[in-house]
Amino acid sequence: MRIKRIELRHTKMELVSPFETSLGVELFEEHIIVRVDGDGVTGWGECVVEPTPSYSYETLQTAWHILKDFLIPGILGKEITGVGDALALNAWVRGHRMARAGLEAALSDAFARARGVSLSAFLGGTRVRIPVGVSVGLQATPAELLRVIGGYLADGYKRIKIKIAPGRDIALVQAVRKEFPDIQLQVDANSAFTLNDSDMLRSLDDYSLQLVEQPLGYDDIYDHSLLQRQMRTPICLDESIYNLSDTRAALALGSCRIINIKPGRVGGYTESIKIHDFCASQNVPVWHGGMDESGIGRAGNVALASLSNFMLPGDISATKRYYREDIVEPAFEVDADGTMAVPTKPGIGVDVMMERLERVTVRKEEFRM
Ligand code: OSB
Ligand code: MG
Repeated sequence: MRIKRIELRHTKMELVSPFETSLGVELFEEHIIVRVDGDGVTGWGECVVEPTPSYSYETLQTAWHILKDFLIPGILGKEITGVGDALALNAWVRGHRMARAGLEAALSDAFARARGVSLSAFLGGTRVRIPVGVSVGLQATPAELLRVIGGYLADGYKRIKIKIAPGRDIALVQAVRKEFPDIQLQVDANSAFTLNDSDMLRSLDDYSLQLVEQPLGYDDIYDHSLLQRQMRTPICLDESIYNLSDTRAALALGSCRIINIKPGRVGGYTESIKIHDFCASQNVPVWHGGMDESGIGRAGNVALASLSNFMLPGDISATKRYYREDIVEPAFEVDADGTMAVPTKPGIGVDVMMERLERVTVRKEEFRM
């Protein structure tokens, strides 16, 4: 396939409710939507960068620059036989994994469509439904948190993740456990603590949590190994896992017992599958994280999470948990049994609504061969 045209769009979509984590509060999601056009086929991908370098060092501006000046020129007009060719052409670019992942996602959609297979099948997925959970932001009061969680449980979610932050930690977990003694519950600190908080973190062991996500430094592997030795609850790493090599180091050191895979964070589907397969070989479960994607990114997440070792429910929630109106149809929905259907049509398996995409686009640039 010859890639004839690539388009980048900076999109801005309003969340149905503010999303607060230890990193701050978000009212909107701003990402980059990547469109590639090859021989009679179009592919869509979402680059999950944010405007600020808070979760990741990458930003909208750095990803735009890396895509425009290096990754897109690397493949535009070239004859490529598969996603692997595109990755090889750009393999010299170091880092900037979210930028890479957005382009790989669009190319994967294009090649899957060209072959007439779903993205799930294209990536090696085997399941037709996946278990999903919901990531609940920090709320104004514990009572409000309980009310919000109750609503999600009524929607069908079987696993709840709550965000914690210094001073808004153990008391929240206590309150949630008291009200909902039996739910699958996990917490995510987004790197807000240090080993000085070991006492509080150890006390999480009393609440039968499925896991504690990224309690310590965003780029740390070693301190997590010290903490995991002191805790029974499995630690799950998110921010500090960028690739297979980090995964191997973290598992060898005992820094975590579970890995959160986000294709954006690790540089795309190919690296995600390497991590997935390695963890499977070590009997380590993985689960699919989320970056509050639009339906384009969400469709890709659902496809990847259909691989067999995504054992725990993903942060892949129904469209209505994020956006009043998405840029794809049909909307993603969660069933009463806490699962979501994997699209079966070719490629990402959902249709991009061009008029809605146009409305949420704040900047657009196109590149032609
Ligand atoms: O740490 O998992 C995280 C969203 C943006 C950045 C980081 C994280 C998150 C979430 C939301 O927790 C997951 C989702 O539902 O998409
Ligand atoms: Mg996380």
